Amino acid sequence: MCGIVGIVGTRPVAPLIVDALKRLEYRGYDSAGVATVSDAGLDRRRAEGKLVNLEKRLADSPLDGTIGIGHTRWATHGVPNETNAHPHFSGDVAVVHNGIIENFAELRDELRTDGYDFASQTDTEVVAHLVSRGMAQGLSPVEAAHAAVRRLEGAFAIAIVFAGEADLIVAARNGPPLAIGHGEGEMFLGSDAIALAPFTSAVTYLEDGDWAVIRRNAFSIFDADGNPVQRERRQATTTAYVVDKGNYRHFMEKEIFEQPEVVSHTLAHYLDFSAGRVRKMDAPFDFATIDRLAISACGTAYLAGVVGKYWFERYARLPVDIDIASEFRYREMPLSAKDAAIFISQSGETADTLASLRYCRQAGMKIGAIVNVRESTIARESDGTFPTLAGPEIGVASTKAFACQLSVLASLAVRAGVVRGVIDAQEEQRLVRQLVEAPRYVNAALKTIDQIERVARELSHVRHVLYLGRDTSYPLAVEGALKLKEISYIHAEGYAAGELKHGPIALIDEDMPVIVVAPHDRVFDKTVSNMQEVAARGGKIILITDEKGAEKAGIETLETIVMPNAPELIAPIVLTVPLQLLAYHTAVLKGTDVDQPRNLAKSVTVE
Ligand code: HGA
Repeated sequence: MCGIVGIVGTRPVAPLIVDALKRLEYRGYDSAGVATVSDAGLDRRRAEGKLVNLEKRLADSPLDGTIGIGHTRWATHGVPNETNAHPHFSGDVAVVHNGIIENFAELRDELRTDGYDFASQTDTEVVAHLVSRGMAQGLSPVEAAHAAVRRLEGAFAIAIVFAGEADLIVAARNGPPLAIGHGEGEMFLGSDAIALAPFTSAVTYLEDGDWAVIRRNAFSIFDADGNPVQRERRQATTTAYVVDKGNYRHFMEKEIFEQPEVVSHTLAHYLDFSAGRVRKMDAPFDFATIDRLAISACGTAYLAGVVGKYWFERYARLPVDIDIASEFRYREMPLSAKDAAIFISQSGETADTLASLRYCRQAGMKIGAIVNVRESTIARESDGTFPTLAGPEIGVASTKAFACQLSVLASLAVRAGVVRGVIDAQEEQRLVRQLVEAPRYVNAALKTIDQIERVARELSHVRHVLYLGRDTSYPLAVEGALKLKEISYIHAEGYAAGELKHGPIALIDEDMPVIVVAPHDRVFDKTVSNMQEVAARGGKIILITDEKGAEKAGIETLETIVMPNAPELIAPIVLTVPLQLLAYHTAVLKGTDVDQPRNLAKSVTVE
């Protein structure tokens, strides 16, 4: 999603802003721009496409000024071109914005009637004109900005600078995050702490409805009514991580290979390895007393939630409703204050998930969050957080965060089983011992790389792929298909293997590779029958299984990718690896932009 950067500094800021924007590149974007304030007034450079295009513009025609704002745009309103790129100008005002102004059409009509011309197709431009009109009516820049923000409906993070004001940025937040970074005689603003990492690790997050007046040596934060408010100064944890590809070609590759380590860090947070117990946690609710659990998330995190549903129901006999967050609020599910909800989001900022969280809160439910960014909005608005310790995930297609979400969900399911009296101490020890082994198995799964590259060569020539799985391998099949779609742009669908005969079997012919995820588990024989149905129709099967499954399958496959025999509980964490590697290598062979696939964004802060 869009990234925002602002600096009130003491040195020329344009190159610093571009550097900070580079750290937000991982969120996905399609154009970028910078505006600065200098003695000559406001000026900007914008470019379609990657930041390197903006850098070329700036090299040809540098910007002066020790104060400025910058933006990476992921278009919601208007095509991704230079004209629609932010910052948007009106008179003495320059604005960058993340989010959607839902009442923009009404505001645009009003502003047009007042004689304001619109240069872009964006919703953002109304903000620039509103502020500019306020100033033309005699308001000070700060008053005009505040008055404008009060007119806006929807989700937004905004930064504004003004010609003739070399020591002032006004920022506002209602939805997407904004952090103020504290410097020495300098002040920073960014969409997240990663953007500000080279400048400072001391940050203050604006809360929803807040707006701020930021100057070199001080800042003030106000609530929506204009009352001054204090917000906590925090030490951002993300700064400690070097956001760097190391020896890998892409962040995604690096993140796939980090999984043994981050899964182990995450599990260590929840498990007492030596006692063979799940740690007593400071849970936001008591698994023993709830009758139902609602889980909601989007994309890959949603699929982690589906695996979680199988686990909570199997190991804790706890019924789970699982919903895609963008649907959850609209299906009018009866909610009870006696029940609890868990929301899963890597960034902790996913707008649909956050909206579902607030919906459950209104129903009086207790809320837990599985997030990777502990300072995020979803973390802060929950009654308790279950962190994933994946470190910053930069590749847009989620990999290590998914493996860590699964690790958390498995640990919680075992804990829930213990406190609900479903799992006795011996069974707890057995399951914890299995979980402890997960990093070792994930490491072994990474060794299948040569075989996977061979399969990827096949896939790189096809247009459609079907993924099948049963039980916990069903959500994995959907996740495998999602990963392939996201980064290689090959059409792929994930189905429950048993559903094949109810429709998708019509698609099977010799041009349709069918990837079957089937470890030797309780449903293996049933999945083998489904593979027979595919084979009988000439479909090419790529089987992802374990050693036992490879021995027992007895079916001709195009390729059988053999994983170690992992225990049932951790098999989904292990089997995720070949699916990620397959998507990754197919995308590399196709030459796509693996870390920033077209049209996609990380940290999806619009609904
Ligand atoms: N609506 C604005 C900003 C889009 C955005 O925030 N994306 O994350 C636009 O389309 O320019």
